[in-house]
Amino acid sequence: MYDFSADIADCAQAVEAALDAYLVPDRLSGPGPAAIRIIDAMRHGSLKGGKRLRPLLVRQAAAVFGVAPGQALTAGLAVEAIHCYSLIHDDLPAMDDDDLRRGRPTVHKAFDEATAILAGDALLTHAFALLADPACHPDPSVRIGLVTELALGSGVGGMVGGQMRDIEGEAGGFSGNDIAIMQAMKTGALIRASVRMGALLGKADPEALAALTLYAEAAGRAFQLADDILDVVATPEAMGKATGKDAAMGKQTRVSQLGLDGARAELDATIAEAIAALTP
Ligand code: GRG
Repeated sequence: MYDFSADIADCAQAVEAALDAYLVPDRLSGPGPAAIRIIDAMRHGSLKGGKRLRPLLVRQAAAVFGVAPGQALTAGLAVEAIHCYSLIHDDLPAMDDDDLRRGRPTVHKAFDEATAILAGDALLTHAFALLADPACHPDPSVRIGLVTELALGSGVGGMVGGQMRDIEGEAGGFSGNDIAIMQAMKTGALIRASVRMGALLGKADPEALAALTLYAEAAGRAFQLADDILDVVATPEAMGKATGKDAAMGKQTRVSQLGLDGARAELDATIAEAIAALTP
């Protein structure tokens, strides 16, 4: 029988090993030698932790089209590098000002703010070098598709734009729809890009790509709902980071709008929607 837990563990182990091998001076140097302090900070912000959900989505979506896990790994690493950069920057004093991430000091606490900014910048930059490398996929047109997908998902119309909307929304006046749009961009866009990148690796036809996109959008909403619920009900120890911050900062979420029971009901419905989208 198919063992999903084993697949999750196998993917996380593969991502950890590949990031560990990639984030070294030899692989990152350019016209000059790579700056060791930044590499140390990149490693701190990306190794030993995280569920590696986005690489798993790349890999599982690619598997639908018969792509072997190892052939989806480099694209998964690129998404994970973007994700880790976003967490490093999100934790900075100018953003969420967090001291803990994945149960360890945030990068600006373990190093300093300037190094954390640069480590995030470097993870962002090298994500695209990973995708441009022929090791990612032998077909250049697939690699260009992956670069475009990840750039759009993480850019102004995706994750970065969602973060901007989130910051603007802290001033108040967000409607339910504003929150949905913000969350779809801030969190959902990278999840959507992960699934679509897996489909692109498998040269999915437009119909399959559309079905997987609907799945990914619902899965992204479910992920954010679960995160909002956990922010209220989970302990900092269980989460490896501060909890209850959204409410303390006056942030509006679906939990503050619907209450816990309402958010849980919406989560169940959203998971069902994601599964239904996979029917084709
Ligand atoms: C700073 C450009 C910039 C963007 C930040 C994604 C994001 C935008 C900020 C992260 C803050 C946050 C709590 C977002 C909600 C989504 C979320 C729960 C992210 C954490 O993702 P997980 O649970 O983390 O996959 P792990 O640690 O497992 O990798």
